[in-house]
Amino acid sequence: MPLDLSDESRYDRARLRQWARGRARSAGVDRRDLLRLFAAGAAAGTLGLGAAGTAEAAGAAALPATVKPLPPELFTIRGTNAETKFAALRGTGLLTPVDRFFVRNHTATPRLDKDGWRLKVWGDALSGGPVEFSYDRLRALPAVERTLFIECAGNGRSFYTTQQGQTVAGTAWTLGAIGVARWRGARLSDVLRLAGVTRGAVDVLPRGLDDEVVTDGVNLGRVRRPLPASKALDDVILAYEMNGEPLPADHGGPVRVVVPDWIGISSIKWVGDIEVSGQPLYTPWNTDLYRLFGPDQPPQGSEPLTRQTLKSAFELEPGATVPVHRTKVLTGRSWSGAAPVHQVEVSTDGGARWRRAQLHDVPRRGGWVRWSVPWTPRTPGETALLARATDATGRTQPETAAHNIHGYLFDAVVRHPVTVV
Ligand SMILES: Nc1nc2c(c(=O)[nH]1)N[C@H]1C(S)=C(S)[C@@H](COP(=O)(O)O)O[C@H]1N2
Ligand SMILES: [Mo]
Repeated sequence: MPLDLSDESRYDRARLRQWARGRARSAGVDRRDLLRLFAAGAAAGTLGLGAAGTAEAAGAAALPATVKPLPPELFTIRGTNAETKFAALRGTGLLTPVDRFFVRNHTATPRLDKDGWRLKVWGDALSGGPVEFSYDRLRALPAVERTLFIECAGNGRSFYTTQQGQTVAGTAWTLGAIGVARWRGARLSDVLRLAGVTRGAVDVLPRGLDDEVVTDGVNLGRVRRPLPASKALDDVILAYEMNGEPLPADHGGPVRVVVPDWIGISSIKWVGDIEVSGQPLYTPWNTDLYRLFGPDQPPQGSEPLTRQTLKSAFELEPGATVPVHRTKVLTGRSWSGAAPVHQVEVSTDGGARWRRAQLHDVPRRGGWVRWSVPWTPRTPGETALLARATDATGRTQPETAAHNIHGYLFDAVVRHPVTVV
């Protein structure tokens, strides 16, 4: 009986079961290598692809290899990645300017020429052979434009340690591994249909043209993570413009995938080919990475992560000094992968009392809302500012986030330290 893979969670459970039974094909990585990584990780109390194998853990060897400059007033460098400083967003509009949009590179930004670029769509769930798209052919298709965030699954990871005292592996992001841009491109569904996608399609696997990722001596191949066909045929964009300009190299130019609401790894940059498969596909990025592992999770880990969670951030330096008896307008942003954020509350006394912030944007799916609240501090000393968002599903940011060893999906209210002087 064919599986009904139209529902995301049912699809993921089915895929996990097949993976466990060894029935699914591993796309490009020797399954024995992955199992070896699993085994090594289990022994070490973490997975083989944790901090030990990543560039940031290697320290000096990791330099961000980007094309755009990364000035210290706009970015914090973390290994091969650059985190946006939220304070640098104060006074900017709804869209994150490219000069301060975070960069998450597994290796380095490749320099690709749009005229030589091709997208090859291939696989056993197409009615015919591979179909190639040039940049011009893609641009000639009907265009869609949407304002959407891209946010790393590990955004906020460092707060598992600093607020919750827990050990997690991976880049120690604070809250700046997110940006919101206006993306323009072709619909992935149009491209798949032109390529002859059949009803038997189960997984769609876009792959980047950046270098292969080597970790702990294992070559994981190029960055790639399968999308369920149902999502790929729904609202995914093949973007060639960001904020009205040709897509910059660091953000995947000439063409990247943009997957609304889902964790950043789904949005493959520098896409070069897309496999359309009639059976579930497995890569490191949907097996031992980007799933939840930990004491509160099933032994084989959670389902592969899809939607982003709920977060809020102040547009203020951590540890900022604020003059006593003077009114300061606190500003920030809140977002959710589940539904528009329609309420934000702020506490200026460490969480004892809460006030509603004023929202400055109409809450919309896939984006964020800017907000503000005036504050006149009355007593000098150290305090913590807190912001908590509620989205249209009724979910409010909790006090504690559910621990997982990779530190994904941190959603708890963050305590932002300030000193009143
Ligand atoms: N080809 C490729 N795509 C990629 C990555 C990468 O390293 N290579 N990083 C992913 C991750 S983990 C994230 S969070 C986003 C970051 O997008 P940005 O660098 O444009 O902010 O891109 C995703 N797409
Ligand atoms: Mo990410």
